[in-house]
Amino acid sequence: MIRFACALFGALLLLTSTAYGDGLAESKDLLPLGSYSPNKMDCAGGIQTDDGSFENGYGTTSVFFGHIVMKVDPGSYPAKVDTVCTCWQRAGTDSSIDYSLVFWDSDGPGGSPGTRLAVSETFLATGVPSGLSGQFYQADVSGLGLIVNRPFYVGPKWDSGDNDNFFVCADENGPGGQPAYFGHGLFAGITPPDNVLPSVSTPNYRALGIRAVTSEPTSADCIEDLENGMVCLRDGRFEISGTWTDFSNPPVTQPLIWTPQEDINATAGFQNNPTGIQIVMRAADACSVTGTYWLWLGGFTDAGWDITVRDTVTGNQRTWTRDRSSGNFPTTTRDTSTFTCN
Ligand SMILES: [Ca+2]
Ligand SMILES: [Ca+2]
Repeated sequence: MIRFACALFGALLLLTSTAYGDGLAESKDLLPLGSYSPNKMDCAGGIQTDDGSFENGYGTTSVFFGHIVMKVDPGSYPAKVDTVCTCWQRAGTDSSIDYSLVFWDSDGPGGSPGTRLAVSETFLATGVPSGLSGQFYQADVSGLGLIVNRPFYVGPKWDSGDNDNFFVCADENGPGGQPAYFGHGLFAGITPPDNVLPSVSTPNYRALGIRAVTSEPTSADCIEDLENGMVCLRDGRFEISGTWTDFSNPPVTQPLIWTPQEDINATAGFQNNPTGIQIVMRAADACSVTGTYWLWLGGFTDAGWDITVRDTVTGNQRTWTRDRSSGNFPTTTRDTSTFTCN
């Protein structure tokens, strides 16, 4: 007998006129639907927590959004996330669902979802079968350039008002071992999902039908290490590494400490003021204007610096250096030619 824990998230009262959306997840949702391969590509051989059979499905009655994630542990690090497979079921007549995948760091309270790492483009799953067995849908997310140094959470965010009666496959008798969290309503996928599974309505949760394939990053990938001078911008396309040279005698050179502000710019501070804004880098998309990315560099310090920007796609790179004893204040510079779009 088909049994869905379909009231998992429950109905939700509408939040009042608070603006929602942070400009990141929502703008990506507006991109064209991504490539999709529903032909039984189920990430088998990747990281799998389920036992291969599903005894239930979890969904939401929210008229806004649903979001459900499971923790994924690649085992060795750093790990680049290449592919995510999601098992969908349905109970209604609508058989196609569009969704994005949201990735969270496991840096929330007690190892729960904390910092949002990335949001994929929107994928469309068609021909979702009715019933509990469900079907996996494979999504190529390698373009996100997501490289992790510890376990992360991933799962779909979907418009549950538009897509009624869809469920993520749930394994309720396998070995399990990884926690899952869900969120629902206007902020699902924007704020960390904070309702842990198993819950009162899902007491038999063992695993979700969410699998991932990861790989070892290559030397071409940008591997972020914010405290040691390395930051990745634009989904890992631009690697920015840098040092600063202080005022002591003899001078001491140390890595910059980066703070990404959004995916297109980052500020750098020094060891004595890590979150201060001494240097700003910005990678602006001017592909439709000049066929290049514009790399901006601004400085608010008398210290010296040595900053290299590398395009991990084209291999183009450029280094900016500043002599600490130049006697001139930094001038904001913009490179409009080095970093070609293709
Ligand atoms: Ca099972
Ligand atoms: Ca639909």
